[in-house]
Amino acid sequence: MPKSGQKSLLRALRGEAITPPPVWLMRQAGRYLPEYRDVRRKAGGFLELCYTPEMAVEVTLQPIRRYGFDAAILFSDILVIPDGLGQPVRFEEGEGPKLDPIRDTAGLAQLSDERMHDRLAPVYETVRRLSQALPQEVTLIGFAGAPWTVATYMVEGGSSRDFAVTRAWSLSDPEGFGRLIDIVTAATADYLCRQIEAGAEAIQLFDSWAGVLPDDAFQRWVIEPNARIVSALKERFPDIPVIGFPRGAGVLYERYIEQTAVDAVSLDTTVPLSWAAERLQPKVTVQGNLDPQVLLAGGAALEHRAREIVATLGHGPFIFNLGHGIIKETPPENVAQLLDIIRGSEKN
Ligand code: 1CP
Repeated sequence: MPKSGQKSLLRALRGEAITPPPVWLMRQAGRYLPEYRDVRRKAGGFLELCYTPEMAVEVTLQPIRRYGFDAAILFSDILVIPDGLGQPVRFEEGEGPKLDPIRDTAGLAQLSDERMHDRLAPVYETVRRLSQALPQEVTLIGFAGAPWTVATYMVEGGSSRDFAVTRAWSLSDPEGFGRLIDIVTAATADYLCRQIEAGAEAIQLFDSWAGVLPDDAFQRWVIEPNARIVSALKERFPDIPVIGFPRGAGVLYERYIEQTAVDAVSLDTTVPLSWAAERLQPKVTVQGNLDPQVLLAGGAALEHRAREIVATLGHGPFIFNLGHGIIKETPPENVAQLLDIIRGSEKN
C-alpha cells in the first residue's frame, strides 16, 4: 500500500491544489448505470441492497471500474440511521422513502441506539470489504446525513417540499425537537466512527435540506449539530477529513465553514464560482459544483461549464464533483465525456 497521503483526493482534502483535480460524483452508483439496475432488481428492496455487503460492494465498485473515479462512496443511504434507531424505513418503488412519522416528544420513546450497531453491522462489513477491494489510488468515502436533513424524513414520514411539520415542531417546541436532533447527532457520530474503524478514509455529511432554514434556525439545526459531529470525529480520528454539504446555504456557507471546522465543503449548483474562489477556498478545500442538468445535457454545454469550473477553482484545493446527485436519465457516456474533459484539463 502506498501511504494514504499519496492518494490525490486525500491530498486535496489536506489543502493541496492538484492538476488535474481529483474527481468523483455524488450518486455515482445508481440508476443511470445499467449494471446497477441489474443488481437492484436482484436485491428486491432498496434497503436489502444496502444491508447485503456483497451487493453493496458490487454497486460501489461499478462506477470505479467503468470510469476510474478518484473516490468511491460507500453505497448506503442516509435513512439507515432512523432505521437503525427503531423507526423502520420502507422504500416503495417510484415513491421514495416512507416512515411512520414522529411528531412530538412522545414519539421519541421508540428510538434507541441499543440495537443500532447490530442492524447496521452489514454497512460496516461493506466498508471493510471495500477497503480491501479498492484500487490503491482510490479513496474510500464514508457518509451520513446531517441531523436536520435526517430529522425532516423522520418527522414528515418521507420526502417533503416545504418541511412544514418539521419546521412547525422546531418552532413551537424547540426543546423537544432539539431532543430529536440530539439523538440523531449522537447516533450519527457513533455510526461514522464505526465506518472509520472499518476503513473509511474521509467522511461526507449530507445536509441536503439545510437551505430551507433562515439564519437563526440554520445556526441551531445545521451549524451546531454538524459542528458537534465534526468535533466528535476529530477527537477520535484527527486525521480523517470531513466534507460538509450544507446544500442551499448561500452566503451562510462562510459561517458554516468557520463554525463547524470541516476540512472541505461541497458546493451546490447555485454557488457562484468566483465567490467560492475568493471567500471559501482560502479557508477550506472546495468540492463541486457542476449542475447535474448540464451533465445530463452533455455536449458543448458540458464541455464549456466543466472547463470553467476547473479554470476558476482548479488553482486552489479543489475536488471536481456535481452540485447535487446524478439525475437517473443521465447517459453514461456523458460521464465518460466529463472525465475526459477534466483529465485533459492540465493541457489548457
Ligand atoms: O431504487 C433506488 O435505486 C433508489 C435510489 C437511491 C440511491 C441510489 C436512494 C433512495 N438512495 C441511494 C443511494 C445513496 N443515497 C447514496 C450512495 C450512492 C452514491 O452516492 O453513489 C448516498 C450518498 C445517498 C444520500 C441520500 N439519500 C441523500 C443525500 C444526498 C442528496 O441526494 O441530497 C438523501 C436526501 C437521501 C434520501 C433518499 N434516498 C433515496 C431516495 C429516493 C431519497 C429521497 C430523496 C428526496 O427526498 O428527494
